[in-house]
Amino acid sequence: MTINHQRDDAARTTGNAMTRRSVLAGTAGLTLGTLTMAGNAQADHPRGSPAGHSGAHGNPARSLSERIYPVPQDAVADIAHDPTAIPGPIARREPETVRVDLETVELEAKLDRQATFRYWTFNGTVPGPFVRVRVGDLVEVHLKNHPESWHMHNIDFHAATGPGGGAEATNAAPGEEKAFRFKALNPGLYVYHCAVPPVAMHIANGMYGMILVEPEEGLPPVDREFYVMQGEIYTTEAFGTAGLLTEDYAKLLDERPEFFVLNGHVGALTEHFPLKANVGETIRIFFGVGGPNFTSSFHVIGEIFDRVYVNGSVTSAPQTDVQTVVVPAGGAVVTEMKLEVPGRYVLVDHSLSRVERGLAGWLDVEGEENPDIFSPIV
Ligand SMILES: [Cu+2]
Repeated sequence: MTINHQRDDAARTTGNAMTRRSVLAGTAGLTLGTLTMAGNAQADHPRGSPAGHSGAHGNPARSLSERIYPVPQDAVADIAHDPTAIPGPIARREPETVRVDLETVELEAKLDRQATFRYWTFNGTVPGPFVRVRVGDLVEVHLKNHPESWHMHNIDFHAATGPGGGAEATNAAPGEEKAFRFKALNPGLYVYHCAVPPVAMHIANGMYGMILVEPEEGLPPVDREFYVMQGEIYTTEAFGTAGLLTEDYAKLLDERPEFFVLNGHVGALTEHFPLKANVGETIRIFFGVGGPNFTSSFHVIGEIFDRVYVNGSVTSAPQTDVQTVVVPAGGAVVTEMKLEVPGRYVLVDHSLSRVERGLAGWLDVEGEENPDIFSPIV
């Protein structure tokens, strides 16, 4: 069995893929292709690169006026990972070898309405692709570092048992490809991330994702599953500044981020990819913290988690009826809830100052009103 996310994504956007590639091929800077695909490209790869790549950071200093006037966001690449773009439950009941193809890509992309940032990514999205295997599977990881990268990258799978989780085995300079395999011994939801020093910087710039190792019997069926990850971004410029923002190593060491985000950028899970579901459905959220530094108090405003697999442990009995769950940096949680009342619910870190620095996600629930459970008194 092969998990080839590039191929999956290409298939998902077959109708536009050729057009987009032709546009990319003939464009030196940020691409019209990215503009037209931004809304539905999902985990499309590699977001405006390599063509968008070279143009985007050709002059890192940029002109002063680009810091004063808003950048034209429509023409900017977007690294947000669609929370619904994840592989479905594994039906087979025998272990297999699963191939996972990853490419590390650095690209300038939208950070919020008026700013961009040079992200470092797995497969052009933040978080990187959601990998799904079954306990006992042999996971064969192929990591390719894009030739236009400026930095070395690798990958550390928390689901792997072995030195560095694969980090040393996958140290790849720009243009190199490395591989290793590990046996998925422990079921659960695990974070993966780049572990090239300074590790915190590689993570802060976007290099994290998750792998689900399903238990032998799988997880209980639900109507919808979502993939959400929290991270911090450290820029020299203050939150709200326009233009191409600069990563700030001193603030990173002091743990003073300017931005907190879900799925990569401000607005990724609100205006861009709101979670959508219907009354009567049970949903599951795979939630993780890339960090690199901040623990999340994960909460959904207006809802209660019916079941919480604390710390991503799917072999322990879930906690029931939980308002807020603590998720450490480099940790994860699986939450489930049944939706009874229509409306907009909001995913937050209940350290709510972080909402003012960009962190929020919408869960829009459609369906019949349920006045027995909730109704305004007029
Ligand atoms: Cu890296």
